[in-house]
Amino acid sequence: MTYVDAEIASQPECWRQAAALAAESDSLPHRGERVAVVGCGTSWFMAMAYASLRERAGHGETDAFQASEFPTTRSYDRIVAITRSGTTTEVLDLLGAVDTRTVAIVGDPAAPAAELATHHVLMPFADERSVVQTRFATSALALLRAHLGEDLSPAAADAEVAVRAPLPVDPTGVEQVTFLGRGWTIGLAQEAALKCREAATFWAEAYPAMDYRHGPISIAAPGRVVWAFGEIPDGLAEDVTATGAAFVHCSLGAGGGVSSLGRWAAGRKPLDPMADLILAQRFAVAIAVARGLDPDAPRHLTRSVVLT
Ligand code: F1P
Repeated sequence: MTYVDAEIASQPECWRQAAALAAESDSLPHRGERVAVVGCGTSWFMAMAYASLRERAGHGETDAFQASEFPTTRSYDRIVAITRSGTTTEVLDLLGAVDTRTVAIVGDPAAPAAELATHHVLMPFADERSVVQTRFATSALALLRAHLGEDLSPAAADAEVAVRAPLPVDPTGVEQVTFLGRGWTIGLAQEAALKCREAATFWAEAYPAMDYRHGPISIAAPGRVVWAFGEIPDGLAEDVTATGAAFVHCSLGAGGGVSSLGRWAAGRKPLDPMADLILAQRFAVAIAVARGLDPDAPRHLTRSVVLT
């Protein structure tokens, strides 16, 4: 078993711990504040998801930026930095450069990000051995969802299913995958595609679902997959199916497992999109294994990008 397998499997419990931590944290954004959320790679995609959720929940304007692209011309009440390692150069540079109140959500409590930020939330229980991030990212988002007032118990229950359920697609028979999302699940779709690229050097793309028909659908073909998170636009399943590509949209099946029907059939219970991301993480690892790669040690990657 690889580290990433064990880390993926531990997500339900990590999300519960993260949700409990949210209740004790006063350093996360307060209602009404103008907030920027920053990160790099996976952490940036979690920032995108949280920004969309927070603004939609009516907690205040929330923007997400790749840490190196933070617009210093804008003013925010608080900057949230998500970083598993706490050593990523662009994140540290930003934390050191701004006067704003900052909160770093960090996996490694001894890392410099926790010291540089004015506040921190430490999540060592979700830190990871694998270079490829899985549970820290989703646990950081679980923390932030819980802090917005969401009950994470149903998501954790869905995660229990997702860590065990058969994969919705046979990883050995697929040439390419495009992940789609809407609102907060756009960040999850980006993260799912990044997992495939990182863990398995597998060709994967991601788009907002409504934008997919504005060009990217040209990639769809037999032997390729379009995997949508969350709600899907009307007619999209039919448009994808007409290309010959497989359309995947997971829901909870009648027997308590996952159903990967091309659309949510009447009466089927939606799967929490973070649990759907677990299926995509497992899919990426399965492709890596099928290709004879070590998903814990992806090529050209290190645990964090530290620039000299
Ligand atoms: C961010 C990150 C990872 C990526 C790679 C390099 O790390 O970009 O998302 O998978 O390992 O680092 P961090 O700032 O969250 O530690």
